Amino acid sequence: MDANAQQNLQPTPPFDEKNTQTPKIGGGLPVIKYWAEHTLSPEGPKLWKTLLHKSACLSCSWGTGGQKGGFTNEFGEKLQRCMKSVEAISAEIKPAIPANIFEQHNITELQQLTSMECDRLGRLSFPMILREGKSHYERICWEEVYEIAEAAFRKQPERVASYSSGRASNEAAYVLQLMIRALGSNNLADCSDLCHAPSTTGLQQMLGTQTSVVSLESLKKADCVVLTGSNPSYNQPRLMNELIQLREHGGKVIVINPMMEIGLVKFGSPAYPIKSLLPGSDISSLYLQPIPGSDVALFTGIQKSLIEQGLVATEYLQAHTWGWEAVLEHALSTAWETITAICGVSQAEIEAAAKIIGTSKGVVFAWAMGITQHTNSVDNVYAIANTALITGNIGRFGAGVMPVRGHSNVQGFGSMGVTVKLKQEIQRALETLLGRPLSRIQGYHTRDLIEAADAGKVDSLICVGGNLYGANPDSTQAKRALGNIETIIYLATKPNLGHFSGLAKQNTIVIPVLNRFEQPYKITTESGNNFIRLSDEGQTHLKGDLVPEVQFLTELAHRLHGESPVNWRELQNPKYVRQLIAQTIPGFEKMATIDETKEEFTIGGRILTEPHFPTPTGKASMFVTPLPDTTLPDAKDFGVSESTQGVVVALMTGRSYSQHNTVVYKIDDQYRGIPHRNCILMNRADAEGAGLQEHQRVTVQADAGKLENVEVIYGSVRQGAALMFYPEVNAILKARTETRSGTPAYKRVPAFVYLEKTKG
Ligand SMILES: Nc1nc2c(c(=O)[nH]1)N[C@H]1C(S)=C(S)[C@@H](COP(=O)(O)OP(=O)(O)OC[C@H]3O[C@@H](n4cnc5c(=O)[nH]c(N)nc54)[C@H](O)[C@@H]3O)O[C@H]1N2
Ligand SMILES: Nc1nc2c(c(=O)[nH]1)N[C@H]1C(S)=C(S)[C@@H](COP(=O)(O)OP(=O)(O)OC[C@H]3O[C@@H](n4cnc5c(=O)[nH]c(N)nc54)[C@H](O)[C@@H]3O)O[C@H]1N2
Ligand code: SF4
Ligand SMILES: [Mo]
Repeated sequence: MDANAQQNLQPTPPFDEKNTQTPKIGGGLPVIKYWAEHTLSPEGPKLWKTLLHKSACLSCSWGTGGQKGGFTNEFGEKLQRCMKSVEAISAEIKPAIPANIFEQHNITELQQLTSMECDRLGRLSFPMILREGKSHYERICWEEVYEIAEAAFRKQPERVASYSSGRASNEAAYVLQLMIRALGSNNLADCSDLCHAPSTTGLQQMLGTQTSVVSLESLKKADCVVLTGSNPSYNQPRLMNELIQLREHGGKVIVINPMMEIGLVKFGSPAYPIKSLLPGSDISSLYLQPIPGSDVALFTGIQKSLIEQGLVATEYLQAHTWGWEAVLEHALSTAWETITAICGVSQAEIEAAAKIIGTSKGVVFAWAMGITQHTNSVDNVYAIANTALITGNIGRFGAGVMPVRGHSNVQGFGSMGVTVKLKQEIQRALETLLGRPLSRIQGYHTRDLIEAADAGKVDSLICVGGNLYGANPDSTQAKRALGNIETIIYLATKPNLGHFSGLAKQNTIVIPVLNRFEQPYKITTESGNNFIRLSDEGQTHLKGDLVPEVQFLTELAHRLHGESPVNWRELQNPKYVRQLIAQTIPGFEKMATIDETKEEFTIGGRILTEPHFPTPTGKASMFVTPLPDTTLPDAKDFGVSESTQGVVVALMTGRSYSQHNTVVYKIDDQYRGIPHRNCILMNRADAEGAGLQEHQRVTVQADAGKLENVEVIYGSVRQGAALMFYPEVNAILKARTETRSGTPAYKRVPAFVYLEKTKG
């Protein structure tokens, strides 16, 4: 057994033993404390009103709420609303930002604000503009907004673009893409390019579908879940309820994650106040801690062991798949020493995982950013889906592949055609609607958009939500690239780093929009489980000058396109957009009548309960996955003097407990024992091996720069790996992008952690 594998024996303590400060279970009492603090505070009544409003939860893609009521899931189960949902609502019901803030503070001052300070300014409530050469954002009237926007989007089609983030509705997404495509542009960058694009790409090639093939109902029938590179105890807390129930019914949960997340070991769920909340429920049956970026090797090992243990579903492979022989051959011919050396997990542990997978009745393979944010992320997806197919686990009720999506409506944006890889059937339907062919020029995904802007090839950009500046790697490049664009229009509910640092060359306009529960019309969203929710009309507490996204987009489209090919102004009522969606997007036929029936539904054709795949041959394709190289550069490659005391690590960048993507709600991360944002979570042995100590201040150097005065915190991350938080860390890492999906490798950033020599 190699050295990497040896230090990873089961059971590993779920926390640093010497650290007595951090909670010993995920969830638990702090969640109740948070609920109590917020729902009993002065904002309590407004919070409750929103929680009980019939609208889909704002926060994550697991999805809850809608017509069944705020606390009920699609299965009819109650108490299915988590604290993250309260966190998101609480941010949205804040008062408006006082108008004089922007008169009193110039842009240089606003650029000094942290993410949390930006968000805490309050809600945006009037349109404003920062003009070229001016130092302050100023209020602007709607007529001038539309004049500038119209002129900006009358440029050459290849030089205009949009970026979006999955919080807005399906209807806004549909109108956005129709407007941009009607201009002759395919530049529809989206946050999913930074997120699950590898899942979409990989699953399309293998299975002919792009999303989870598992419904909530189907998940409930599984007796094993393999959770790889996903931390639902932070990011989709309600998924934890499913894992708790599965364990109680005798099922198994295999967690694969370089970081031992306390909530994936034991989680106290408020949905089960007596049996779970205080004692915590067991989550992982087996916890494997691979080297970041090595999951292909680990899954190849699992496949090898399945073959060796005689647990391959050969008849299924023969009947329903292509390419299986080469995949099995690749696994068989790869030596165990190679596998364990690359992934740092022992053969015995891999064999234990294979045995559980191969002997379970129905396995659901779930994953998130730990799989998709790598230079070989599509291979990661292939490797997982190959393993699922080898064991006959796709195309059956109670089994399948389930990417755990991000934003609450990110999947809906893709379904509505906000993508640079438009499905052919949607393309044809849109061409019929527009009465002419769509442009055949390949559109910019998010990374291409930044590169194109950096090269001066973009004139105008509209951002429907999100924080393009903060979400991208290499903040210096992102700022420079956006600064080359003449006009940027941001549609947003709250100010963020991007509105102050992602400035256009001539005009930066910020449009205040209503959020999901404030819309004057009904709107729909799609969860990661392919469930369409209908949100009722609502009201805003704000007195200002806010617009629904659909209204702004249809008005702009009207000015650009007149009445062609549709009456855009009529579409201001999303009810009419739903007719177009039903007409042009396969699987969405029920949208045509949802206003009358109020029937929320699972999208047709998405859940695979038979091993018949939506591919031309009806079979799934399997692909051989090359093994990744997980060696790290030497200290000297970082351009630091050779005598410098330090250690090279594979830095994973991601979310703290209290943030939503680039928006930070609280500076600490209590479950990981991290007191503030400028910390690096390290393995004790790595730090001490390099002569460092906990709480010492170090410099972290990656390929785009360094962060100084970073506090070392010890935690249960495997040796050789470390963890830091985005968006701050994006200042120091460059875009190493996966070529097939365009997604940046945020989860394996080679970094040097060292003590800066004292000057003098
Ligand atoms: N509260 C809250 N909810 C959210 C979000 C939020 O910011 N806050 N964001 C939303 C969005 S857009 C998304 S995409 C999701 C993100 O949800 P997640 O994907 O769960 O979030 P991350 O923190 O990016 O990373 C998940 C895990 O990947 C592990 N990991 C890192 N590298 C590797 C690796 O190489 N291999 C393996 N196996 N694991 C690895 C990390 O240790 C971490 O536990 O959550 C959504 N929901
Ligand atoms: N280093 C590193 N970088 C990463 C990641 C990582 O793990 N590590 N993760 C990546 C991932 S998975 C993602 S998805 C991206 C996230 O990238 P984005 O989606 O671009 O960023 P968010 O921070 O989610 O955007 C938050 C902003 O959206 C706006 N907003 C909120 N609600 C609404 C609404 O209803 N309508 C409108 N119009 N605006 C609204 C608010 O202004 C808020 O400030 O970041 C990526 N970047
Ligand atoms: S799990 Fe996600 S969708 Fe469900 S209540 Fe929590 S944040 Fe909302
Ligand atoms: Mo995401």
